[in-house]
Amino acid sequence: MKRIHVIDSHTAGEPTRLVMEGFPALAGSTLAEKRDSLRDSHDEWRRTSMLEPRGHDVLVGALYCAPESPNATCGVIFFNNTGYLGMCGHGTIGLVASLHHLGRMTPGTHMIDTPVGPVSATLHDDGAVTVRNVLSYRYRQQVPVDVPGHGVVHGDIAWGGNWFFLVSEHSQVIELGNVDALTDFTWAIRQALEDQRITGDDGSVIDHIELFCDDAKADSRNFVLCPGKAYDRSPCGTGTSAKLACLAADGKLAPGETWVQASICGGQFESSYEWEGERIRPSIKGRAYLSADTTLLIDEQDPFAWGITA
Ligand code: PYC
Repeated sequence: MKRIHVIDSHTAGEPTRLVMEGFPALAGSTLAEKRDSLRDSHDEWRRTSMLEPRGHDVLVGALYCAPESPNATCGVIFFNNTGYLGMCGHGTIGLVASLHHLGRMTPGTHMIDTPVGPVSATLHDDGAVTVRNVLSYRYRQQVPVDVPGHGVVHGDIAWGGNWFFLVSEHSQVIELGNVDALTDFTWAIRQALEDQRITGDDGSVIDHIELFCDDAKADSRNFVLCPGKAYDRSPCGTGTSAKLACLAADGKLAPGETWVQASICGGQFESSYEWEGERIRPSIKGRAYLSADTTLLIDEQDPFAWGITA
């Protein structure tokens, strides 16, 4: 029997499964090299902990790693039902809450290494967490994409630790009762972007699609389609960072000003940014709650030991 010690939490409804022990040792010294080692040589460990019957499509995994830089408290590699994420805002908030639960993190500010660079996280006395994310920026503004069945849709392409296509002009209703239509629409955008070879500035696939509308209790409400076709229950930390980059580029939000981003489920992140050269440094504040401290068991006799795959 193989065993994986995990701590489950959710941040504004979006789940994070922190893997503390049980995965194999990874090759490499940087978090990016370790992420590649996990992906290329040990991906079954992602699948067993993320996919049914032990996981589900909405779950985001966070592998606790040794730090890469001397001043960091730890490192982390994020993944989900379909592959690997660069950064994850809600997941970092979950990581900090979980490490606090384990007695491995005290209130204060901690550097955390990720495959796309270091971030910092401040655990406040009341349990809230502020993440200072990787530098974020808008790459292209109002890019047209021809979406079969929907016509031409315009969106900004921005980096917030993952690549996002951000659409404000659309005729969708961003409400929980409309999730199927929102998923169909955003998945069609994502496929059209790939078909028309519209990418991030490094040629990467744009694998997060974000829609916005007004919200009575926040500055905006979003719907974020994640790479594995699940939607983010939280306002999405990297998606909020991408949004801040667009607001900053448009001169619609001043540095230090607060932007409250709500999700389709009603959870909120409080955010702001500072300029660092041509890019912005986003801060995202939210809170995670623990839901399990448990051990996954993998029985080699189990035909679904390594997850149900297509
Ligand atoms: O909070 O950055 C985030 C995130 C990415 C995917 C799901 N959540």
